[in-house]
Amino acid sequence: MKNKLQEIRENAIEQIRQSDALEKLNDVRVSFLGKKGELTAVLKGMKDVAPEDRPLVGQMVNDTRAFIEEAIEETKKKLEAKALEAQLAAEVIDVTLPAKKNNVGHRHPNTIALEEVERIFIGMGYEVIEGPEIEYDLYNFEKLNIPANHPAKDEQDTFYINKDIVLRTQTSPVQARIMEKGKLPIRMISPGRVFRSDEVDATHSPSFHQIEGLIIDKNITFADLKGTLEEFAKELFGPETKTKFRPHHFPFTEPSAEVDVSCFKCGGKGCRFCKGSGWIEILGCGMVHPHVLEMCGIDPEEYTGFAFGVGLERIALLKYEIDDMRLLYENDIRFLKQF
Ligand code: 2NL
Repeated sequence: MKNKLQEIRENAIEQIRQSDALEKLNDVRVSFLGKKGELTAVLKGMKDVAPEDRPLVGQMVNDTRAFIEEAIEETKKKLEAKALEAQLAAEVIDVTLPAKKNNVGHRHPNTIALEEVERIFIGMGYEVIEGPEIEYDLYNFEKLNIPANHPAKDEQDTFYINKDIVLRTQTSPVQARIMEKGKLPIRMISPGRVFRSDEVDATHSPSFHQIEGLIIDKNITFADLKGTLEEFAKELFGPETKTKFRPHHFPFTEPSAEVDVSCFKCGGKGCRFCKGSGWIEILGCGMVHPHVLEMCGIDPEEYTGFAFGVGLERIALLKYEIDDMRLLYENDIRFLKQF
């Protein structure tokens, strides 16, 4: 019996030693210590052992079992450590790989130009006020002194929702509404989307953006208008910028003017950018027509004011030297990221 146990112990040690994987080690455990294992078979044979020898033999079997269990446990720990090491080696992280690119958006050139214009006028004490894109004919045309037979009201130029409601063709209706509220003085700009029934080309779009400005107070003169817009031009295009006011006509202002700035590319000498003239047209303006003031409930004997309108796309195209307006509507990120 003693020899048999010794033999089992040696066999077990040999097989444990040869186990190079956890599954094999488990097979070894089952074949020696399992229900049908070799050592269990020895225990089952105890009935044939003489009663007086049983305690000693029992003790020997238990010792063998403990010995084998300990050997298995020790090897199991070694194999587990090896398996972990192999797993860590296989899953190694390459810290030199380039990181996943975080693609953030970019401000649209219109937005950059708008924020610049807003910054300039806020600095001069103006409020930024927005209003509806769908307007009554009354605010878009009537109160701005654009009569029923005016060509701007033609269906060729204006999108009509019905005979009284239009997609606004300018942002002046926002200002007409503010004048009508009656809180004076007024110092505001109203940026926003406007609509005109135009064919798309490099300089036209049926939907574009305008920034209008309005100031109403006592004793506002054309000198205030000139000074304000000269300062605006200098801030927007640089301190060397000169301005030229050319007489013009708008139904809602009297007198009216168009404003040119000296070409910021050539300084006024004349180049491809200003088409050789040295000047670039940037906005329209004028003293608010007394009739407009009256229709909006303001006494033109007591108050005067000036107003102006500038195309946002026009500013963006000029400032960033973009030669086709359609690029501003495509929203190609490769284009947008350049500004
Ligand atoms: C242009 C011309 C202009 C105005 C807009 C205005 C608004 C009110 C009263 C009087 Cl409420 N005038 N706005 C005045 C002159 C010119 O825009 O060529 N814009 C691109």
